[in-house]
Amino acid sequence: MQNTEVAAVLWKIAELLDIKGGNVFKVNAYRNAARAVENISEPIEDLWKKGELEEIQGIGKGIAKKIDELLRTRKLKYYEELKKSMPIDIDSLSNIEGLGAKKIKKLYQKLKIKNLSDLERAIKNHKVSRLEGFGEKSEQHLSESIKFSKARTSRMLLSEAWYAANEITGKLKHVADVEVAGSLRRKKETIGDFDLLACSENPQGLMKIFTNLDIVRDVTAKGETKCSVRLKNGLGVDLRVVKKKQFGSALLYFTGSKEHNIYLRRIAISKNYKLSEYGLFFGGKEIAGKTEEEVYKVLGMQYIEPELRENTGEIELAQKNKIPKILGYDEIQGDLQMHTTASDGANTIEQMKEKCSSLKYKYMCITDHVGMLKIAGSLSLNQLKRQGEKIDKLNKKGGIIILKGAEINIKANGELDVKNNELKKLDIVFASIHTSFSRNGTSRIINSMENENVDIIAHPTGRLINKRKGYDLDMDKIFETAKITGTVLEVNSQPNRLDLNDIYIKAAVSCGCRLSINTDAHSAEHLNFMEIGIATARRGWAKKSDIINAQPLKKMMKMMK
Ligand code: DGT
Ligand code: CA
Ligand code: CA
Ligand code: ZN
Repeated sequence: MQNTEVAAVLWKIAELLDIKGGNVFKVNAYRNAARAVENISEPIEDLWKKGELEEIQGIGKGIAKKIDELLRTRKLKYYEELKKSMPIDIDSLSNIEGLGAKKIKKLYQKLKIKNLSDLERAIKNHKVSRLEGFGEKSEQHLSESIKFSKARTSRMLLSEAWYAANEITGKLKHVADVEVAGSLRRKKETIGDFDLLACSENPQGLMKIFTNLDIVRDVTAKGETKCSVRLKNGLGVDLRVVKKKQFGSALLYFTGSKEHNIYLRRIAISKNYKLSEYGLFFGGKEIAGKTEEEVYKVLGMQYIEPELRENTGEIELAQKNKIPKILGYDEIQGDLQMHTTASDGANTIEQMKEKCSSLKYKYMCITDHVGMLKIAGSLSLNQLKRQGEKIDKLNKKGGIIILKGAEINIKANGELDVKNNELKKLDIVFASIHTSFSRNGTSRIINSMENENVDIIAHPTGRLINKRKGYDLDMDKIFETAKITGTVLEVNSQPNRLDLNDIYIKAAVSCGCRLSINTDAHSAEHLNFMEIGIATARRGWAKKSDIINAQPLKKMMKMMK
């Protein structure tokens, strides 16, 4: 265990004792011990192995014994029992900046706040600001701290980082050439921090504008040509300013991935070149660097799209000029999964149609939940019929073609929640698991794929990024059955789903499976998530020919069962 981990346990014991109204000396003894552990420069494990715990100033015999137990068993009975004796979730509450024992105690005694969601609710209802010793300002500060701590504990979703980045680049574009780099340019599903590259003759001026942007929370580092800030949403941003003639090599370097860079550098060395963020050199002379294309070319390979730069074989293929053309951002012709007010969506069919038209789609498919099980406001068969009539009417009016679909729940026993003779009437049937997640996922999905009425499996693995691992599935078997039965697998573009993910997309494509990228929109606004799904498909090496809804309507329908 790290010193900081041990110290954290001692801190929390002190807090808990304090909240409980324990003996002041004891509380202070734990606080002092925590501070002492934080401050020693040697690893506490080493001191413990030498039997020197008690020699640390501030640690007495009693606490030394507790630390010994903690390091030996990775657990501390006393701490566990103390936690059990209190209904307060000290682990998450004490993570919030600005919340010490005193305040946690008051929140618990006056408002019965036991955990983060209690606290969030109370803040929303402005109950905290009315407490003595809190006030409006500290309520707002707590609200920000909560958001911040959430962002810190998990990598940010691609969508959230992407939108924040757009806001920043939008505001800097007219003062300098700016380009997104790092994992955000590679469109990874989660983003650690956002790397931004700019080209300017006046780095200081540009950095001043950047650090003064509205969405910046604070500046964490500042130098001659680079600086780092933290945004109000918790995302860290590194800005680097470079010269025009180095822009390509700098962009290449800061886009990564690190593994991709390392391999490129090895290739450069094998040709007696030197590659860095400052350029590609031969005998001290610059031979490329202004653009990425130029650097790849001089290194003797095809240009590699950022989404592919993960060192998973792309460099070898590029050297042979064999990287396939991956799906473009403007090649999707329709969105096949969306919900309306009829089930759990926020907008009507008309509103969805309007938005799809503005996205220049040729077709779209309405897929409200249908079935007995009342998940997410499912439609009855009667309601589905009436929806069909409404779609017919809208289609007569012209414009983009609306297909009739439905999302059907796969029950725990593997059966579908709607009878086959009803499914037959629909243009596209999606099947997906929404209940009994842990039960026989593979056989339930395979069962559905073997049904000739099921066209697409929606969000096949059921994972939620940073939240839920997904069903326990035999993916090889699923890809194989998808291929044999001609069932299409979805790339669900909801930002917290991205399901299939990039790795599974790559596997599915190489198995010869067909895919469909859909937003699963629950509002017209959600239809914009398509680009996140496309990005993920590109990371999975998907080509236009792999994606059914990148085809014209007739061809698309033929690609399904
Ligand atoms: P992230 O932020 O964790 O989502 O992932 P990245 O890929 O954005 O990583 P980051 O922000 O640490 O660095 C940005 C890029 O800078 C990275 O993709 C490649 C480059 N880079 C960073 N450190 C190194 C390094 O030690 N060696 C090499 N060759 N490149 C590096
Ligand atoms: Ca980064
Ligand atoms: Ca970075
Ligand atoms: Zn669903």
